[in-house]
Amino acid sequence: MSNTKSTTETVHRVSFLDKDSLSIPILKILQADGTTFEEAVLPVIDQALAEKIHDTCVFTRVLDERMLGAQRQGRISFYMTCTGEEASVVGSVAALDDEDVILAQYREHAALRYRGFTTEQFMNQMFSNEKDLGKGRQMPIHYGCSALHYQTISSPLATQIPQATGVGYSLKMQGKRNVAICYFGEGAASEGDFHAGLNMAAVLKSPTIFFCRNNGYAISTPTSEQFAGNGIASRGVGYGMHTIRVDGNDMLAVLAATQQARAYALEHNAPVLIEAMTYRLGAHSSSDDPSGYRSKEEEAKWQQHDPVQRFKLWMINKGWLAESDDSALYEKYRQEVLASVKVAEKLPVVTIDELITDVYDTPTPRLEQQLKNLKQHIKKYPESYPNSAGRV
Ligand SMILES: Cc1ncc(C[n+]2csc(CCOP(=O)(O)OP(=O)(O)O)c2C)c(N)n1
Ligand SMILES: [Mg+2]
Repeated sequence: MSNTKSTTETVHRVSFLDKDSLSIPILKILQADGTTFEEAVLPVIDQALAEKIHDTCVFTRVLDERMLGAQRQGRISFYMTCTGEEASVVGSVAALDDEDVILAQYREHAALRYRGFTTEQFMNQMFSNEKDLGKGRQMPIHYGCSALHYQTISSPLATQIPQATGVGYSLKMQGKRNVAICYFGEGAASEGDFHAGLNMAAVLKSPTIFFCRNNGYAISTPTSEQFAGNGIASRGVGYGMHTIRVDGNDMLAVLAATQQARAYALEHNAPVLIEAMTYRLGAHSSSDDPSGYRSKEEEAKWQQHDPVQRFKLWMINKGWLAESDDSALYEKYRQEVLASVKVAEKLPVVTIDELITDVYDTPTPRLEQQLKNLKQHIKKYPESYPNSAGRV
């Protein structure tokens, strides 16, 4: 037994363990009607924090609705919504310090908004215009913002997981009182990077919160075809990590779990895994149609568990929100998003000369040559490059 750290009971008959040997409870604080469970221990929250959380959720709903519409109108090329998962994302980011580093997957723009990313900044990224912080080098919704400690999204799944282990470790080495948080889907947890990242974090004691949004699907693949074990939480325990499963549509449960996860990570210089059970209410992306792989009844069932509505009812119960405040807020953001789209889509795109800056300190001769070839190509076929032809 020298390769196990825990004490192991000895038995004398064959006895196997299975996925249910480990019983994992789910933390729930808020009920569907906006009241809390009698015995529930609430997170630390005051009216100002509740209002900021609610404001972020409303903005995200509006942004998602309008920008999916903008994609359908051909104004942007691609979009992904957070709809249905707002409590998982906002409840967790609200438990953090503003200098904790966020490594997101792609469906967590609500966390960026919570940190202060402006409507204009969202639009500049989605329209890849000259004001985009990423200089138009990424698909829409692949945000990044160093000022807000939000690392740039990368499309290949799970690359952020071992990176987050390293970020948490470096924060520890620098003696900072900060953690890293790594968001990922349950589908991404099938990648090798997940296993390497979590094992390294546990062994090297990296203060990183691994936050899994278990939303039921990886595009069209349901969780039942993704893994056979007891969700993602069982794996955290397997790696020797502090682990919790929460109702991901319960803002107060997510907030409470993440507040305590952060405190634990800092106190013990150790990682924590949170598995938030939620549901992707929308399509995977603007390129997907879920009617081919799931039923309207299933979607309707989950509509009943709307996390934004549940938290709103709690605020109304507390006397912190009036129904009319809510509708005015939706209207304010609809106008703001619409006005911002109109400005951002008219700004020029980034010039092609910017393409090879920031790769090396000074561009290499090979890159210079490639840029020259590209410019010649665009000049030769201007009709294929309507946005760039006049700018080379
Ligand atoms: C390495 C890699 N494989 C496949 C894909 C294609 N892909 C993009 S998103 C996705 C599903 C991911 O599901 P999950 O991690 O559960 O996140 P969710 O979209 O549900 O939020 C897949 C397979 C990819 N981007 N990268
Ligand atoms: Mg998923």
